[in-house]
Amino acid sequence: MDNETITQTQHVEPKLDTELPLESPNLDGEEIQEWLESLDSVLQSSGPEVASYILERLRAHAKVVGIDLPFTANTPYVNSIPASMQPAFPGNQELERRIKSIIRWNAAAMVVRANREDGSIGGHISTFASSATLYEVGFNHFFRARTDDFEGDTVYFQGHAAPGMYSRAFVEGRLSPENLQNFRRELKPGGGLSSYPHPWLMPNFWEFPTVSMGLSPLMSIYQARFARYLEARGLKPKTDAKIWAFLGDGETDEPESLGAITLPSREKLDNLIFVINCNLQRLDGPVRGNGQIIQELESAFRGAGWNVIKVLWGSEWDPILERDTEGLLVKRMGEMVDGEYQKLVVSSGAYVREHFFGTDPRLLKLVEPLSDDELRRLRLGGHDPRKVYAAYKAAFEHRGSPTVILARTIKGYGLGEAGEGKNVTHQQKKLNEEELREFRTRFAIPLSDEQCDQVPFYRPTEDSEEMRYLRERREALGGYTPQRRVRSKQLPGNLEELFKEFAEGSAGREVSTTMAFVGMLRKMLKDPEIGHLVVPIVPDEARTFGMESLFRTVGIYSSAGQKYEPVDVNTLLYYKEAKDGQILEEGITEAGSMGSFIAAGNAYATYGVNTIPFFIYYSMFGFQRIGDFIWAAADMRVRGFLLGGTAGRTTLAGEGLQHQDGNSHILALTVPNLLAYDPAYAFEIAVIIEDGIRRMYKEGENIFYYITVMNENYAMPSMPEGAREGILKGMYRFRAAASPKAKLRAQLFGSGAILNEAVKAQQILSEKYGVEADVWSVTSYKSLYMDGNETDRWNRLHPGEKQRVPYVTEVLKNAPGVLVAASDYLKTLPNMISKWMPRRLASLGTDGFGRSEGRTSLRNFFEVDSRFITLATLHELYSDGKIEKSVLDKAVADLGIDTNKSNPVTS
Ligand SMILES: Cc1ncc(C[n+]2csc(CCOP(=O)(O)OP(=O)(O)O)c2C)c(N)n1
Ligand SMILES: [Mg+2]
Repeated sequence: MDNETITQTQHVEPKLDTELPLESPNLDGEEIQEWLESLDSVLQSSGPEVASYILERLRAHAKVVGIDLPFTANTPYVNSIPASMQPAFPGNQELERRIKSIIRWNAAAMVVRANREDGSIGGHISTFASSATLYEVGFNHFFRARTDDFEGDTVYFQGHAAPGMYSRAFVEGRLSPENLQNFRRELKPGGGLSSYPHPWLMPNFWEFPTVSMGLSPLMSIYQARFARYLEARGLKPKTDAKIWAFLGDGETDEPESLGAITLPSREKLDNLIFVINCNLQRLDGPVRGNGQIIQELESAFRGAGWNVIKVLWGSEWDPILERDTEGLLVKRMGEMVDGEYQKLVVSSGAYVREHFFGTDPRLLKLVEPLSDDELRRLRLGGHDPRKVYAAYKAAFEHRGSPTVILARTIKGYGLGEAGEGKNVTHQQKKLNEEELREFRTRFAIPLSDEQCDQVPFYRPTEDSEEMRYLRERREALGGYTPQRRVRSKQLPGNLEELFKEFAEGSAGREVSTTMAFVGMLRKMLKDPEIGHLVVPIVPDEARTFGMESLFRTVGIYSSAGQKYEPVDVNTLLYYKEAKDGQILEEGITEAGSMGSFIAAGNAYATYGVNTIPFFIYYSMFGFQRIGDFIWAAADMRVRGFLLGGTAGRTTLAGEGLQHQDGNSHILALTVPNLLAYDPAYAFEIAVIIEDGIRRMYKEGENIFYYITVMNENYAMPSMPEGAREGILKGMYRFRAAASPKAKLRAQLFGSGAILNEAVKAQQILSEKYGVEADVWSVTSYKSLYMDGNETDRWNRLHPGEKQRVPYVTEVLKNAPGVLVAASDYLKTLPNMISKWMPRRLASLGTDGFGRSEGRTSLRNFFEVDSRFITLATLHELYSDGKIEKSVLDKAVADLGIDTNKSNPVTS
C-alpha cells in the first residue's frame, strides 16, 4: 500500500454504516444488505474514489428529491486509518519502548525529587505520562532539527509536558543530572531548568512559550502561514518543513485555540500538524464528562476543512474489531460518554467486561477469548507507537489542508494507583516508595528497590543499544531538538540617511504622527537594504491609518493571488492582492495579527531571516485585549515594532469608552524588555525607529518597541539641536523659556499630542501671567522610570562608590520653577518619575472612563488642555507663595474653567 493511498482514503471508512442506528423497524434487512453489497462491490472493483463519488451523487440526488439528510461532520468512533491501511513501523519498537520508559522515569523522578526537597515547588507528571508515545514517535521518526542546510521542523511542545523534554535532553546528554536536580530551581548554583518552555530563561533550548494555554495553537497557525509568506516572497527556500503543535484537549476550550482554525484550511497550510492529546481530562476532571471531546473536536476541525485523523484504539483492538462484522462494537464505542470512558480506565478487566461489553451478549462474545487481565490492558491509540506512527506519516504526507491528530490517551498513564486516569492526577507530584517501585517495575527500569527509593536519574551507558539507537535516530533527523539557534546575520548599513528628511519638519503642513510614520514606512519599504525585510501588519485598519496607498505599491499578501477584478481597479489606490504581496492584511483579528508579528519578529531565530514587523492597530485593542500574546513575544525575544494607532484618550475624537486609550502606556510597563514611546513629532519617531532597528537588528538586543501614534493633525517642527539623546532616553527640552531670568518660572512636561497643549500653555503663561516656562517632551516615561530604578538600585548596592544620578535628575538639575506634567494617559505615568525630580510634581492625566466627544471637549472634560495646564502651573506658584490668590481667581475666570464641573475620574 503506498502512502498516497493512505492519505486519500482515510476518510472512506469501510464501516461507515455503523454510525447509523442498527435497528430500524421499517427496514427490510435484505434490501439494505443489497445496497451494502453493491457498494462493497464498487469499492472492490473501482476503488474508494469511485465509491465516494457515487455516494456524493446519491446524497445530491436525495436532496433534489426532497430527502432531508441530517448533517454530521463526524465519522465513527474508531481509528481513521484502519488496520488494513496501516504502514509498517520502520523503527525498532522494542528499543524505542525501552528508551521511552527511561525518559518516563526521569521525567517523573525530576518532579518527585524537586518536591521531596521543597513540597511547594510543583511540576507535572501526568501530562507527559499521557503523551510520551506521542512525543517519542516524533523524536524518533519525524522532528527534524534545524541545521545550516535545512530550516528544520518547528515544534510547539505542550507546556506541562516540559519534564518529558528535559528528561529526553538529559538522556541525550544535553542536560546534566545537576540541571535535572534543579528543575524549577533556576537560582541554585549551576543553574536549573525553567518550569515550562521559556526562551527568555533558556535561550539555547526553548523556542516557544506555550504554557499559557491557547496561545500555541494560534501562534503555530500564523507561524505556518508566515513560512509560506517568506517562501512566496523569496526570503526562504521552499521546503517540506512542518509546524507541529502539541495541545491538550482541555486547552481547546480556550477561545484562541479554535478561534483561527479556518485560516489554515483556507490557506491550504499542509505544513501544519496539530496533535491533540485527548486524555479526556483537564485539571479538575473530565473535559466533557457528558459528551465526547474527540467527536466534538472532529466536527469542529472537519467543518473548518482540516484533515482529521483519529487515533483512538491500539493494535490489541484490531482483531476484536475484525470480528465485529455487525458493527456492534463500533456502535458501542460511539455511545459511551467520556465520563464513562474515564471510569473504565481505573477499573478492573471484569468491570470492563461487564460494563462496556456486557450491554449485549454479542459484544461479550467478541471478547470471550480475552482474559480479564488482557481486557484491562487493551491499549488506547495514543499509547501505541504503530498507530501514532501511521497517523504522523499520513499527516506528513497529506497535501492541501492542515491535519489534526486526535489521539486518545490516559492521563497519568503508568502511574497506577498513584493517579492513572484519576481526577486528581493533574496535580500529582509526589510518589511514595511503593508507587515509585510499581512505576519502576511497570516500565522495567533497572533499579533495585533500595536504589528506587532514592529516585535516581537513570541513563544507560554510552555503548548501550538504547543510546546507540537514540543517537542514530537523532543524527538521521539532523541533530537534537528542541534547540533554539539564532542564525541571522547582523543587518549591514547605516539607516541615518533614510530617516534624515524627517528631522526637517513639515514646513507648516499639518500632518499627524500616524501619517509621518506611514511616510517612514513607505521609505523603508523602498530601501534597497531593508525594504524587502519590512513586514507591515494590519488588522483591517489600513485605511484608518492612511496606509491604503501601500496596497498598490507593495501589495497585500494572498497565497491565491487575486482571482477577481477589484471593484476599485480604476482608482489609483486599488485593493491589490498578490502572491508576493508584502502587507499582511489579517482582517479583524488582533490576536492573529499578533501571531504574524511574533512569527515575523522571531524569524531571525527560526529561519535566520531578519524580517522587521510593523504591526499597527488601534492602541486600545493591544495590551488590553491581547496582552498575553505580547507577553509571549517578550519571552520569545521577538523583535519589531508595535504601533498603537489612534492613541490617546482625548486625541481620538468621537469614539468613547472602548476605543479611547488612556492606559496602553501603563500596561506597556508590565513587559520588561519592551521599550515604550509616546512621541509627539515626526522627528522623534524617526529617531526612535532608526535607533530601534540598529539596536535590534545590528546589535542583536533582545528588545522590542511600542510606539503610540496619533491622528491629530498639526505642523511638525524641525528637530532641535542635540535632541537625539533625550528623545531616546525619554525626555528633552523641546522649547526653552523666552526669558529664562524671569521671576516666575515653570517646567512643563507633555508627550504625544498633549505636548502641543503644554506649548500653548507656555505661551499663555508668558503672555498673560508673566510666567516663563520651559517645555519638555517626555517621549518615554517608561524609559525614565527604568533608568531611575536602575540608578537607585546601583547606588543601594554600591554605597561606597561615587553615586550615580538618574537621567531625570540630571537634566532637571538647573531647571527652575514649579513642575507640571500633562498626559493623555493615567496620571500615574508622570507620577512614577516624580521622585527623581528636584521638586513636587503636579500631574494631569486622563483617569476615568471618557465620553464620545470632540478633542476640545474631551481635553476640557479630563482637565488636560492648555487652560488646565496653565491653572495647574499658577496653582503650584500660589502654593509656593509666589503669586497672590487673586491671580488664581482671575485665571479661573479668564480661562473659563468651571470649578463645579464633574470629576472625570468618577463620572
Ligand atoms: C491560559 C491558562 N489557563 C489556565 C492554566 C492552568 N492549567 C494548567 S494545565 C491545565 C489543565 C490542562 O488540561 P489539558 O489541556 O487537557 O492538558 P493535559 O494535561 O490533560 O494534557 C490548566 C487549567 C494555564 N496554564 N493557562
Ligand atoms: Mg487533557
